[in-house]
Amino acid sequence: MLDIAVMKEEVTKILDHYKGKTYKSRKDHVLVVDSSEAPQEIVADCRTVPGIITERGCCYAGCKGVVVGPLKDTVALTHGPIGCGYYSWLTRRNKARMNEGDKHNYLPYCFSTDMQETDVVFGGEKKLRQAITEIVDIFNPPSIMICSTCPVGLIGDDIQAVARWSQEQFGIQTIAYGCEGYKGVSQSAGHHIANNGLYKNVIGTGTDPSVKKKYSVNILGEYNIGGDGWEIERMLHSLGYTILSIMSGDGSVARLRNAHFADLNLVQCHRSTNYNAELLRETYGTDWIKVNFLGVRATIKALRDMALYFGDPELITRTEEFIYGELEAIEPEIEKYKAVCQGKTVALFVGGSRANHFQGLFEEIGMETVLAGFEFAHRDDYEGREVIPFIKENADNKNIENITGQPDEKMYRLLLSKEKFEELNKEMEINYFKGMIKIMTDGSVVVDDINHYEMESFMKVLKPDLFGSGIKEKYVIHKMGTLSKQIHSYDYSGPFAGFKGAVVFAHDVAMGLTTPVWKLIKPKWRRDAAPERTLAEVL
Ligand code: CFM
Repeated sequence: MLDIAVMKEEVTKILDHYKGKTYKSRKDHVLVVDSSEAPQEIVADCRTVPGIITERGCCYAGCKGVVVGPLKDTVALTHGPIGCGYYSWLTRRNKARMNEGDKHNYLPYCFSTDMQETDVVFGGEKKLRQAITEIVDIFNPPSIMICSTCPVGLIGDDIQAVARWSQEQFGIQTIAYGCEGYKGVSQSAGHHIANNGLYKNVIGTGTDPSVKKKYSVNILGEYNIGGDGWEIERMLHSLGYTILSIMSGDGSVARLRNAHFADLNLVQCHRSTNYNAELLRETYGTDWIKVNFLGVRATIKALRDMALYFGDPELITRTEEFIYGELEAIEPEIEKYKAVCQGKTVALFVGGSRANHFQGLFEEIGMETVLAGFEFAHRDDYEGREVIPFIKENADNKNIENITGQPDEKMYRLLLSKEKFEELNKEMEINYFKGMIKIMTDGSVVVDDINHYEMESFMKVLKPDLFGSGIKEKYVIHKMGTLSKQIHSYDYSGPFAGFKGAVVFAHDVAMGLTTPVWKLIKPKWRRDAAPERTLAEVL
C-alpha cells in the first residue's frame, strides 16, 4: 500500500529539479492518485519540452506504423527517406497471415520511395509516381496508401495530386495520408489522420450485405501484436460471433469496406480508434462497447457484455459455459506462476492504452501497479470520456481535421430500442470509457509523457520489480538491475490476450523475475549512496 502524502512529497522533490518553464510544463503532467480529490485532472496531448528526451514517437508512426500499416491487402508506401519505412516495418510485431478468403498479403514487403537529398531539393513527386508505377507493374495491388514523412510536408510535395493521378492512370484506389512526422505532437495525430482516411475512403464502400451473419462485430483498435487478435478470434468464433473486420491487426481493406454492416463495434484500443467508433455510431447507428481482452477478468467482462448486448439467452448461457471451461483449463497454470510473482510491483509506461489495459493482468498474478503513464494519450484516456467536451483545443490538434458523421439514409439503424439501451447502459456503459486514473489505487503515480530523467528518478523512488515499457527504455532499466518487459512488442512472445494469453504472460513474467542474471547486476546508485546530482549538473 502506497502512502499518498509520502508519494506527493517524492513527486515534489523530483519536479523541484526543474527550472522555470520546464517546471511549469511538467508539474501538470504528473499526479499522485488520491481518490479524495477525484476527479483528478492531468495535462496531456501537448508539446513535449524540447530536448527533454521524451519516449514519444511521431505522427507518421501513428498513421503508417500503427493503423494503416497492418492492413495486409494494401501497399502502404512510405514517401520519405528509407529509415522511416524500415523502422515501421513489422518491428511492432503486428502479425498477419493469409486466412480463408484473403487474396493478398504485402506485409512481408517494405515499400518506400527512398528519398534522397536531390529529391528534397528538387521535389519528390516524380519519384513517388515512379514508385507507384513500379508497384503496379510488379504487384498490381487492389489499393495503395501513400504515407508522408517530414520532408514531404516541408518541401510541399502534392501527394493528393499524385494519388488522383495514380487512380486515373491505373484504376487503383490510391489514398494519400498527410501524416508528416512533425504534424501534431505525437503518434496520436497519425491515428486520427488514418481514421479519417479509412472512414472517408474505405469503410462503407462495401456493397455485400451477405457478409453479415448472426452477431456480426468489428474489432477496433486490435493490432494482433504477438498474435493477440488470433486468440480473440478463437474465442469469438467459438461463441458464434462473426467478425466482419478488424482495424487493423491481420486486417484487410476488403473486409473493412463492409464494416458498416456490423451489429456492434468492440473497441479494444480507445486511443487509436475512438474516432471511427464514434463515426460509425453517428453514420450507421452502430453502438460500440469498450472491451479489454488483456486480463482474465477483463476478458470475462468483455464476453459477458457482448452477450448481454445481444440479449440472446442461448448466447448468454454459451458464454458462461465457455468462460467456465476456459477458466478450468488456465487457473492451475496461473496459480503456479502467481506464486512467483505475488507481492511484486510494476511500473508501466506505454503508448496510449496498454499502461491501463495491462494493470488487471498484473493484478491477477499478484502484482501491484505503482506507476503508470502514457506517451501520447489524451485527457479522456486518463480521466474518462466525460471530459471530452472540456478538452481545450490547441494549435497542434486543431491541425487535424475533425469529422462528424451524418446519418446514412439507407444504412442508419439502431439495434436497441431506447429503453433497452438505457437499461444496458447502466450495466455496461455503452459508448463510454472510464480511463486510467479511476482504476488505480491511492498513492500510485500517473505520469504523462515521461522523460528519461523522470523515469530514472521514479525507478529510484519506487523500485518496482518490473518496468513494462518499450525498446527505448528496456536496456536502461536492465542496467539498473530491474526486469523490463516490452509491452509494445511483447519482446519475442505472445499472445497475451484472452485466457490462453494470460498464461503465456504469467509464464513470461515469472521467468523474467527469476532469471539469475539479476543477482549479478547492481547499478551504481544501488552500490554506493553517492550524493545525487542536480539536473543542472547533469545537463
Ligand atoms: Fe493503441 Fe496499440 Fe496502444 Fe497505440 Fe502504439 Fe502499440 Fe502502444 Mo506501441 S494502437 S495506443 S500507437 S494499444 S504501437 S498496439 S503498444 S504505443 S499502448
